[in-house]
Amino acid sequence: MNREDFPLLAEGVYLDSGATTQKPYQVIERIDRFYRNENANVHRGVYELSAKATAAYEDARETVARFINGNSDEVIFTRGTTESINLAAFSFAEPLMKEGDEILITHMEHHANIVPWQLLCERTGARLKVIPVDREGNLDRKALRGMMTEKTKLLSLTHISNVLGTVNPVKEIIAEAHDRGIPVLIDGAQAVGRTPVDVKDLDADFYAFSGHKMYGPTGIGVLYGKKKRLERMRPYQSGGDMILRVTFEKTTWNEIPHRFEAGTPNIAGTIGLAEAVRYLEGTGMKKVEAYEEELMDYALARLEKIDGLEIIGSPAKRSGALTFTLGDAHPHDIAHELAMKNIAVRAGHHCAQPLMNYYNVPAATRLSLGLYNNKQDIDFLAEALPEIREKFKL
Ligand code: C6P
Repeated sequence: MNREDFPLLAEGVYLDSGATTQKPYQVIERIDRFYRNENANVHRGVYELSAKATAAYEDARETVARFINGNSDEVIFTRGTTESINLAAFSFAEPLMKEGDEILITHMEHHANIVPWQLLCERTGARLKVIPVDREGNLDRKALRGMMTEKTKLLSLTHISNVLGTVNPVKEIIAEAHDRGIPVLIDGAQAVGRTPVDVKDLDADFYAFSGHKMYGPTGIGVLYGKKKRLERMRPYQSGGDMILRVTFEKTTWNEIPHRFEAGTPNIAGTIGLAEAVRYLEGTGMKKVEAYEEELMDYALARLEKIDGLEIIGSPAKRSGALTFTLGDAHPHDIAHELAMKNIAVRAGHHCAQPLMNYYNVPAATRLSLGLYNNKQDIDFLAEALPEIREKFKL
């Protein structure tokens, strides 16, 4: 699908889109055009260039908002999912927390959705509770229901696991949490760009994602937050652009979402992200989802047949990622051998150490898909793996 739009794919087989996706030339050229023709700071100058840059920046917000079906004043630009979750932890969650309160996360979270909450617990005396995952890699929904109590102040969970590929039924889970008055943050790093995301339909209070995992540039991401939540939140960082008026005695804050965007933003990144959104809209998210689903089924069927290969988890619904071990071969050796054959995969703990510990594997190899992959990419991988297994047989 649209493979020729991605210049770097000519270099080899790229199966590491869970880490970051390759960029289509439309995004690359849009960023180039911004620096050639529109570059100026935003929200500051009255001259034409600045007006152009400001219009492009704010248009990007509307484009992103439309893509996830949010309102533009509910879209905060950040550096990525990690910063989005930190913003929510400091500005939304911290003022709510008191000693003994609880934050729920799951056993399949990326470190970005663990550590900010741990630090928040240290600062406030709140406690982090972890919803178990079964061996297949599905969330234990019954345990989750039992763990949501009057002490729970927030539930934060991933939409799609970057290791297991588990697609969590987040809409149902959000509804259950809301029935108990618990707000929910969704880590959508692996979901946006892979599956259609409608924040209104999900009824998510917060939804965090990264531009670079959805064919946009690095260094730009989004925290979507419901207006009623954002309006009550204090700023995250402070400085220029997030203020209305500053005196040495007192500062008043800007409107949402600008209140949460201190300093000169990543203007080119934002504009590049909007171009990535247009690219995805042009292709159609339903089509992307169906295509990747078919490819994942193919990858599963091919890899399952390889002797000595063990796939971690078999979730009810899987998308994007497939992580495995292969006999006695060390995952870094596997990734290195594959790299020698021009096949890019990720090896290691995938920034999800608690999950890896649960499966008793300190490291594993992961293939992750993008819309540009095809069956031939999977074939190359599937043909290389038995050779590697033989080479590293102990
Ligand atoms: N996962 C991976 O190879 P940032 O780095 O802020 O753009 O995204 C962090 C993040 C948060 N949640 C999930 C579920 C993620 O997968 C990631 C990033 C990459 O799996 C890099 S560690």
